[in-house]
Amino acid sequence: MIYLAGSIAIAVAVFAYVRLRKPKSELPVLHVPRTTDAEKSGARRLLVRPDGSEAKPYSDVRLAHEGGTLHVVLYASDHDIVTSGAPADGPMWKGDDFHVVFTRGTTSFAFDIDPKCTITDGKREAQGAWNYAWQSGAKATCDTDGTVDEPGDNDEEWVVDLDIPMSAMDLGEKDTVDLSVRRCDIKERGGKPLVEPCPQITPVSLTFD
Ligand SMILES: [Ca+2]
Ligand SMILES: [Ca+2]
Repeated sequence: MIYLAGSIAIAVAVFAYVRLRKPKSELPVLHVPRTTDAEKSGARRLLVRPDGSEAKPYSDVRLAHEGGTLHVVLYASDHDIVTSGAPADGPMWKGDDFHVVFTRGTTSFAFDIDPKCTITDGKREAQGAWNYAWQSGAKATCDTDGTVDEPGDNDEEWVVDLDIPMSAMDLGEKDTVDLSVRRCDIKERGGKPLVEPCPQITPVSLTFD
């Protein structure tokens, strides 16, 4: 009887250990605060070079959530702001572009946003092809210092305020989701990025406060 009780206790302990050990993500956790003001009070991550040093030109991302909306602020310092000229769901990456990817399990959701707030959103399973017919319902407002698509003058920066309905990603406040953000700085439409690989954040796993 004692032997049986001991075996059960060990089995329970192993089960609990395995449950605790089963990570939702291997990535560092980033707590996303509950507020609508992501710019002032959001969780911030810098985009960096492969060695971890701050990217030049500077870029960052700030995150907050409130009422089922994920607020994402993307900041880009940029000497010459260039767009792809493509319509929504087109190849934004032919111009200056933020590439934001959320991953839950095997499903990923991508948002490419240009300095004029044109959004290409797509969804894919594992490493399959992106389905750009997927619509997130995300809305964005943009602010640029300088002139877009006018070479020769000295632009300064562009900022995107992106609001994503969390339900579009089947994401609740108790869930976690992995995030990666990359920004490519382009000198001329269709040209190569000025810096390769394009700076990005160290990927994180988001939890919602
Ligand atoms: Ca640029
Ligand atoms: Ca789409």
